[in-house]
Amino acid sequence: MSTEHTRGPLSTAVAQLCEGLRPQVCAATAAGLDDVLRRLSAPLQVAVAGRIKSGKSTLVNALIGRRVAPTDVGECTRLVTRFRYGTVDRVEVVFHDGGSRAVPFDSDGAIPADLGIDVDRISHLEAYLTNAVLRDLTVIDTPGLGSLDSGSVTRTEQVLGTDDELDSVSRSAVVGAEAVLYVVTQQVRADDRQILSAFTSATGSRDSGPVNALAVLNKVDTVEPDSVSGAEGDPWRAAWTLAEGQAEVLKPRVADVVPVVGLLAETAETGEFTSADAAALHELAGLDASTREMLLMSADLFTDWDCDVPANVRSGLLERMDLYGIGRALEAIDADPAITAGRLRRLLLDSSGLEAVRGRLDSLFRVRTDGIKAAAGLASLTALAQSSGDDGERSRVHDAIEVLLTKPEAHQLRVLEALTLVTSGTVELPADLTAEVLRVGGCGDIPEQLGMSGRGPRELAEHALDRAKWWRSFASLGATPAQSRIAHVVHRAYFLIWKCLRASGEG
Ligand SMILES: Nc1nc2c(ncn2[C@@H]2O[C@H](COP(=O)(O)OP(=O)(O)O)[C@@H](O)[C@H]2O)c(=O)[nH]1
Ligand SMILES: [Mg+2]
Repeated sequence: MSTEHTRGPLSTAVAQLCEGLRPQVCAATAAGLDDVLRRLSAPLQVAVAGRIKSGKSTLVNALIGRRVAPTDVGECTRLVTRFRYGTVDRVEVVFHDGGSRAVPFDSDGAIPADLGIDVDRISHLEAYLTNAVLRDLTVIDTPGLGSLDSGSVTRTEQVLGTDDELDSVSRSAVVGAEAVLYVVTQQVRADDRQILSAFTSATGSRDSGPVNALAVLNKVDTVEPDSVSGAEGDPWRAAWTLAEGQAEVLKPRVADVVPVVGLLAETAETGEFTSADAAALHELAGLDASTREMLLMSADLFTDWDCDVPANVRSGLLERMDLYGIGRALEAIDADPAITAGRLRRLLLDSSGLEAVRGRLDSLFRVRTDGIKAAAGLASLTALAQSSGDDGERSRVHDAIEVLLTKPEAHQLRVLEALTLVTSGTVELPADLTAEVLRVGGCGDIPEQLGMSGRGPRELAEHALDRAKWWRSFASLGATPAQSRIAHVVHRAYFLIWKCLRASGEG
């Protein structure tokens, strides 16, 4: 039933390592190795995390392209749900005792908000969907941190790996996030940063960093543009300014903060926007100017003010688009009274900022899936070795990892490891060197990696060679052993860049 995923070269190397170790370890460790192997051939697992009501489930629906995760209220919003690819749509409740039970979707094709099962017995939900997006991305919806009930917090911490007391059964069953999409709203609180620093992936104690964490600033439509200087009344300008400020707070724990209107994205992408909605919007657009103005003043006035469009139709629109989306649609109808429902839906999608989020997910996670999965696999192996009571076994696993990491093919893995060590503060470097490590290990093109966009190839090559030399001498002179390990990786990264530039110069 599970979809076998093609492993990239790094994941393959880690898988081979697991297979090689398997006959040499005890049964418990072998079971752990099998778990790592299974995960290496599964799609990348991304957890959507953040405070309760920040719009996580809404965004999950938008990304999957189906309104399947319950939003707002209901007990299922308090559970962890893993959405993965399957050939038949189905949902399973998984219990703490390992048992499971299929539950039907509700009449709208969503997971029912209430299951009629004692929530305390439930470990999590597994939803298998035929949606193509899930072929190479497994999405985990979490109840949220900062919620009032401690059960939700515990369940979320289990996915994020912040709960050290987690028993191994639920660790292997639920936990499995290799990357995180962190949802924040206008106010980033001090403990958001703490929560992020506590994020460790699945099985091991891998910190989040620019390699495997991205943040979105959700509910851009509710940002008060006047509260942000320089925004000139434009919510998107305000949002980008806020997002930049939040990036300062959250970096380097996340690669980026991207603004989005999750609600509009969900409505546009899940077929929730119907031709009846379009017709109602056309009708609203045709109202006299003063009524229109009154309606758009506030959500209450929009539904309660007396006008020809029925109140229940208006509240439906409000629920799916909020005032901002309605305002944008009315403007579009003013500009082109013949605009079709399809074009209005497209406009909502464009106004939601979802494409930018998808683009960042692609450029950060998708292109690096192999490295992220392999690094998570290695972290799991390290954790397995640490939990083994057998010293001999522990050193066999560690030695095997060391051998793998010294192979030239594993360079990219070491880069990812270095980025994580530096951003988590495990290895301290002066700020300018930290910034350099992040840049050269980042996923930009070569000029970006060198911090020299727009320069010619000769200048780039010279710079790469200079820095390669500098890092090599840093590695053997002033550095601590831990710094030296990073420095060797950075040296090699520059050396490979230089080789690449030279080859293209000759070619
Ligand atoms: N105005 C507005 N409301 C949103 C947006 N995203 C989500 N919401 C609403 O926020 C509420 C909580 O959303 P939900 O996805 O359940 O949050 P979760 O608890 O983080 O999963 C719901 O009523 C959503 O409709 C948005 O971008 N704009
Ligand atoms: Mg939710």
